Amino acid sequence: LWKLLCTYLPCDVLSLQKSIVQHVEYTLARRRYKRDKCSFYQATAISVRDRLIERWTDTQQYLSSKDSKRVYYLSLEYLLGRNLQNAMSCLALRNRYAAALEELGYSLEELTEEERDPGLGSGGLGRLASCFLDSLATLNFGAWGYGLRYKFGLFEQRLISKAQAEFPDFWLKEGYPWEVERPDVQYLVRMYGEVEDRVDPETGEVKVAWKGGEDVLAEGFDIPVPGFHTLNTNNLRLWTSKASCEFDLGSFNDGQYYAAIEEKERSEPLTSVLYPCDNNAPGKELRLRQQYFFVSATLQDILRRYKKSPSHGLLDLPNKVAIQLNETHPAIAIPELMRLLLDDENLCWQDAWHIVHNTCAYTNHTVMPEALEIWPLPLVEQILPRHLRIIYEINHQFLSEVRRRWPGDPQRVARMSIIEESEPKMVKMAHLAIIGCHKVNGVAQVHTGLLCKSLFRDFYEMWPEKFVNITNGVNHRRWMLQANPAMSAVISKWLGTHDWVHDLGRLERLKELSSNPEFQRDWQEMKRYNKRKLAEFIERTCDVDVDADAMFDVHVKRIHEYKRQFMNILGVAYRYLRILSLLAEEKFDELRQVVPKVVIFAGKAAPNYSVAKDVIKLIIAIADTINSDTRIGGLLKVVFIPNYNVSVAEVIIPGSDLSQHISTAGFEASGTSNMKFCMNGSLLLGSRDGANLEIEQSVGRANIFMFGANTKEVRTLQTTMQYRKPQLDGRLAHVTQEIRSGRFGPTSFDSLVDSLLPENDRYMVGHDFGSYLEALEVSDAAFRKPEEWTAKTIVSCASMSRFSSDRCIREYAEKIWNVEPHQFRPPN
Ligand code: 26Q
Repeated sequence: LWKLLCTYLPCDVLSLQKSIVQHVEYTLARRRYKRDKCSFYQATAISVRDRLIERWTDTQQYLSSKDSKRVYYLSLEYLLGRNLQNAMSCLALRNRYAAALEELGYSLEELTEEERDPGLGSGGLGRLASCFLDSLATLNFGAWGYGLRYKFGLFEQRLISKAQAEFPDFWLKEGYPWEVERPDVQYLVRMYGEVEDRVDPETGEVKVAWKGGEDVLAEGFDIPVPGFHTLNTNNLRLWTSKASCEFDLGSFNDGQYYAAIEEKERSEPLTSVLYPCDNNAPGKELRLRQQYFFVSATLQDILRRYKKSPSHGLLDLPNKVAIQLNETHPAIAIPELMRLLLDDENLCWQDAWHIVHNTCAYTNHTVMPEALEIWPLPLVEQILPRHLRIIYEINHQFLSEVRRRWPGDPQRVARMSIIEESEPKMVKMAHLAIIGCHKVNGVAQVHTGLLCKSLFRDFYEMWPEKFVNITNGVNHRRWMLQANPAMSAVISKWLGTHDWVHDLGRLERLKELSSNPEFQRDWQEMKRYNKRKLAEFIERTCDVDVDADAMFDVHVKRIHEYKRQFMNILGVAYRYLRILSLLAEEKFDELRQVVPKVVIFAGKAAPNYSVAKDVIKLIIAIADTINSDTRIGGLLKVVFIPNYNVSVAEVIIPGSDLSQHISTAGFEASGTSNMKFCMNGSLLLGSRDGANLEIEQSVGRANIFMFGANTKEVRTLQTTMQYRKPQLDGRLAHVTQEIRSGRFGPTSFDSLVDSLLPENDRYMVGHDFGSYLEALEVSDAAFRKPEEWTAKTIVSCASMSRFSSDRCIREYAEKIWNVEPHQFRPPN
């Protein structure tokens, strides 16, 4: 009987239709005759989820039976994007579901649009985590992601009165059909309270007890993570905070019933909201509590699963478990795992340290000082008194080692300490993570170089073997196959196979075809089609009519000074003024040479980051002036697309010709959208920063437009600028003068413009502006030759195999986790 019951659900078109209609009626309890897109989306999603769940439970069962090593990816952020089409493709059921829905009167495309994007992250780091989950599943690794289930994701951005306005993103409003609540997976997480030293009367050993404080309850929600065309289905477990009153009913007995419940209710908001920062680390108490809550629940869960197997001794943990810390956000895992091993498992310090150190690894994503997490020591002491004791002990042992290796070098000792002797004292989470982990990795060559040469230099000198580079990668199945079906079809047609979907290296063969006129025609038609779709999207979201034959020049990412959207918009203003002067001087030959362009911006500014919000205002002001100036005809349009997120990116990236990645050298750790744009036949205009440099190596100098100072020059300039004030580029001076004079509306943007003064120009806009304009000119000249341009975009796309997250995950598996993929087959 069990054999009969354990077969997988049927997947013929009729069975899929039945399952969808049944979910409308029985799961959602809605009338199946009522035509309602939202219900049909949800029912379809649940029908797909049913088919994932079978593989998911089988995978977990298989992994336990094989006792193979597991990877746990700990991240405070995930930007999953929509799941419906991804899950269907993974199951190889996309066409059948599309056919099933067609007959029910819905197109898959329209139902896709019903899905809300869970914005549980703020930018690149969260999206990277999601790409990693997909590759881990596809490559048959047994890996779980852990994160927080924020009630409100990253805010929704609307443009009101020509500025950013933030609205709460209550993404769970209609329910999230991909998750499964696990009321049986609950842990208590303690915060605050006191520590007490207790001497064991028998052994005389001093034990530390953590008493009092408040308990918060963590409950797990699971989201299945399917691999592409494999049965392997992993799990993403997200924690939500709950009142812990169910756990200690005893305290209600003294008549304090309501007071007790009220107090317990305070725990609910812990996972309410995601901090909307990227590359910035505000020292907020709630954030530290979120981090600890996340880490403690996760580690309790990992240990519980590990200990279920009777053969597992704790000392063996590093051979069975790899824990990857995504940035220092979960770095409190180091003392927390120590605490669990010392206080709950009664291990000695040496054994506990051996386990922690060999299990955990840390990925750094930034060198910007303001993004490095440091917490006021008094705050740590208040919330996590036991952990502070452990941190002191870790630091004490570590500094003794430093003193042994470098006797008579107290400055080095002070520099490397976890505790900064400031007022108040601060706890440096990066130091804690480096000391507590067996590997530390940067996310692009130049970035890792900077970690070793400057930011973590002392640590690199001490443990050179600890530092590795693993250049980021992106999931090409989402960013090519799913986001750009038109291009995928052209590629598969010309290669005669779909095998590139599994192995991006297969794209190399396209290079030979890059000048083939028929292939070029297909490629150009595909690009035109994607640009028309983007043009329609722009019309809908910005109410601006743009010409799909113009060059689409795109700059989309979080708004930040170091990413230099400001430099881009100054360049746009320059282009506009130049067109006007050509018109005024009646230079018609030169005017004919001007490449018609649509400049597209999108991205969110942190709500309290006023400079970034001013940049958005300036972009909108300049866009309004240019778009309403009928003199320049269609030569230039500028749009700011609101509410940039994963699904908006999936429309913008395939429709772009040129994309800008123009951070000041040394500031963008890697960048990942640069890879996505290249994969979609868009050429990069890039600074000498992050992964741009490695992309340049792969695609070749002729197929990318690079400009500006490199990291070394930036460093030298930053020290010499204080003494030598260079002249502002004449073109830049002209543009800023026009902005101040009110050419682009009544606001004069004084503080933005003043930031260009050499003494204020931390991000080298003034220095790089000239070479930036030259790079733009080179790209214009290239665009004027369509065959050459097309060949460049083909070669650039065909050179992307290194930038697949599949390659990246294989490197983590080999260099850091020491895990092998498994070969899971269905039970028969
Ligand atoms: C820290 C403390 C308190 C509140 C918020 C934060 C916080 C949150 C998010 C700090 C930083 C982040 C996000 C950083 C991020 O997205 N970094 C990007 O990571 C990408 C993936 O490696 C890189 O490609 C980008 O270069 C890097 O900027």
